[in-house]
Amino acid sequence: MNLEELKSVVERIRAETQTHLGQLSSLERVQELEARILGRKGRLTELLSTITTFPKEQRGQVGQMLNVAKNELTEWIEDCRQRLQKSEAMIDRQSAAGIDPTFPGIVRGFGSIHPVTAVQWKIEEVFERLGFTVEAGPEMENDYYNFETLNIPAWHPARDMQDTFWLDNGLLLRTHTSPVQVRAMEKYGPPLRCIVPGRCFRYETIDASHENTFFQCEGLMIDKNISIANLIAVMKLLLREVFHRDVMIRLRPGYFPFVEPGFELDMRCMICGGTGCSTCKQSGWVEILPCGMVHPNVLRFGGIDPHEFTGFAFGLGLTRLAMMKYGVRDIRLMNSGDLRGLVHAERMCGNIIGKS
Ligand code: FA5
Repeated sequence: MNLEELKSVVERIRAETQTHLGQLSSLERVQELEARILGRKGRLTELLSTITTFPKEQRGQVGQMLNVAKNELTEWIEDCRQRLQKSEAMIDRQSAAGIDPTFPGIVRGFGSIHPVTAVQWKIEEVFERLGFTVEAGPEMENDYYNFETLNIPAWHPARDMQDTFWLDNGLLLRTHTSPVQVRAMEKYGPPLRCIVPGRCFRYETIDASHENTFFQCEGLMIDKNISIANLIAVMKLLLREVFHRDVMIRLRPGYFPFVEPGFELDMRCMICGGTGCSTCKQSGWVEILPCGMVHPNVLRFGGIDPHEFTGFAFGLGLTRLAMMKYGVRDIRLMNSGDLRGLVHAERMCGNIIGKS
């Protein structure tokens, strides 16, 4: 064998040893491998005995190459031995403690999107396509934006329509997302298209369809020549996109000081199909989408000339819409932390939907 051939044999031994070490799973096999390579009759040991067959001037180089390879292989084998010793010791400890490491582990479910968030994202997507921006406003609001600018002065009986959590600092927890109407007018001026999904708070008795903390989504469109026809077209589109089909709705006059005319848009209760249940208070209809044409006084508060611009606004009950979409018959589940209320819609229906 010449020097070049020796080099390639050593290289092959290194590569094979590395591959085998990666596959070994017991100390016994490590022992066997060590004997095959470094033992008395091992492959590398035999190569060492061939040094004297090389010309004198090459022996130093041959010896150095074989020693480097020997040290390296010894180190690899030792590392592998220690790794297996550790894992065997661990298995011994586990079986002494009655643990079976081959037993399948506990499968943890993945978290998923809350139904209200899922509906909110869908609505954002629909409105962004229509050129609306998504705005936010403070949950701790002042009287001015929550009431005054919405044409509800302090003496107005309409203040009683929304029972309010007043705070010690004189502010309040916003009772609806409508305060962002005038905030947006001030920020952008006309023309204006925005939606405002967000949390609202009311000091009221809770039941299957009323929470003290719930979500709404305000919508506002202001431009020249905006009419009720635009309002109804957008409302219909919104519901069709959320439910992927036409849903049965009814429009009736509604009173809100900040719109004129105002409407209540109700949808057929999807929990009972309209026959009556606790969610729809036996009426077959759920109040979901109050709306109307923005009152001239509100436009004025926002610095907009009502002779030049008109607009519509709506205050979608987002939590109720999510209930209808996903068949949740009690609003209290939405904030309860009940895992059935936190899993994603399709899975949720099987557990929560039901006759009441
Ligand atoms: C308002 O809050 C108005 N700001 C809506 C509006 C905006 C009208 C713009 C016109 C123009 P209302 O109090 O009806 O209106 O509430 C709106 C929706 O929020 C209701 O239809 C209902 O779906 C939902 N909602 C109201 N109170 C609660 C509650 N306690 N729990 C759950 N959802 C509620």
